This record gives sequence, C-alpha cells and structure tokens, in this order.
Amino acid sequence: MIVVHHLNNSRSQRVLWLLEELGLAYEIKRYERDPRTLRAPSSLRDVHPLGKSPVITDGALTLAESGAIIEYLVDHHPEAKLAPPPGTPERVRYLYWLHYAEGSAMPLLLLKLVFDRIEGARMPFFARPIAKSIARRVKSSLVEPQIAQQLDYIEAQLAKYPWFAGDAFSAADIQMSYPLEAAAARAGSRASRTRSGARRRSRSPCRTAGDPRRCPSTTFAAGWCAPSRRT
Ligand SMILES: N[C@@H](CCC(=O)N[C@@H](CS)C(=O)NCC(=O)O)C(=O)O
Repeated sequence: MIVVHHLNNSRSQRVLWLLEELGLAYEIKRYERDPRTLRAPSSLRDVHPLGKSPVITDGALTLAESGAIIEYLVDHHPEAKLAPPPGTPERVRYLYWLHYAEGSAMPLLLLKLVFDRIEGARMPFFARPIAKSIARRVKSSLVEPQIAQQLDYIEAQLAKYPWFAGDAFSAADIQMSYPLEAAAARAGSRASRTRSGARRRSRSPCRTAGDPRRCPSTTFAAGWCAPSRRT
C-alpha cells in the first residue's frame, strides 16, 4: 500500500489529490510543522534524509519530490489518462507546466515568504530599520515584479486552453495548483485573478473523493472543501 508522508499545509496535498483521481488505496502518515519556524519535524528525516514533504513509500521504494512522485504514479496508471500521449503538443505543454511549477514559480514565492518574514521578524531595535529596508527593496525590485510577470503569463496561457496541458485535465493541473494557491496566499490581490481562474479550471479533491472527511487537512484544501467558499 502507498503511504503518503503528509506535512500540514504543504505540497503533499498534490499527491493526495492525485491519488484520489487515480482511485488508489493509500495511507496517510501525518507530520505537523513547527508553528514558529514552519519547519517539518525531524521524524520526517527518518523517512527521507532531506526531511521534506511530500514523500511516499511504496513497498521498498521511498520517493520524494512532488514532480517525481506525480510522474511515477501517472506512469504506473496510464489507464487514468492523467498525462497526454507522448509525441503530442499537449504532452510538451504537460511537461512544461509539470517542471515550471517547482523550477520557476515556487522559488520566487519562497523568496517572497522569506523576505516577508524578515520584514516582520523580531530583532534588536537598531537592526530593524536596516533589515526592513533591505527586505522591502529586494521584494519591490526583484521578487514582486517577477511574480507579477509570471502570474500575467499564467493567466494568458489559461486564456488559451481550459487546462494547463490543453483541452483535458491532467496531472500538470494538480502540480500547478500549489504555486497558484501559494501565490494567492502570499502575493495578495494581484494573484486573486489567477487564483479564481485556476479554481474554475480545477477539480476539488473532495469533489472527486465524494467525501469531505477524506479531504487533506490543509488550509488550501480546506478552502476547496467548504462548498460555500468554493468559487
Ligand atoms: N521541490 C520539492 C519541495 C519540497 C518542500 O520544500 N516541501 C516543504 C513543504 S511544501 C517542506 O517539507 N518544508 C518543511 C521543511 O523544510 O522543514 C517538492 O516539490 O516536493
């Protein structure tokens, strides 16, 4: 049986969603972030040396990296048609978004998170103005303009096709759900257009599972689960 090592509010919601789409049996082992540092508990390093989530175990296999896990599961279940056939333009777009999510979108969103935290961090009074000024300058000159550029790009691409790979839902939509939700949470109102566009194009894991109790207990997924909050 596949075991998902699930950290709260993390990329592993992608894996849970994919497993629901595939209709596979799985077990969830839950790990809680330290509320102050947001780091994963050290017990996750017993599963994989880097101690990041998601990680799955499947028999003797231990696999980390959400993109790799998605490719592994999708490859083993071609009947679910969650990847377009090789040799098609849809497949190329699928690969592009599958890699773009962690390669281009998430690093900028992580920088935004880090500099937001520096700006709001407790520190000696004499260091505060300098730290705040540097954090603001890096965000406004480097991070935020690039996030805005990427969100405009995503929005333009989603205007061309109903799903990231083309006319059909694919695992690339699952992989892209996390940066879009993170952008909405971290990048404020500029992201909300993209978020609502993506949500309209997304499928809720709970709707797929048909049982809200099976919903991953993350902030993002909880939003999808509450019918009144689903847009
Ligand atoms: N590129 C990796 C990123 C994994 C990652 O950074 N996971 C975060 C949660 S979203 C994590 O485990 N953070 C806790 C920590 O670093 O201690 C993936 O896509 O799986």
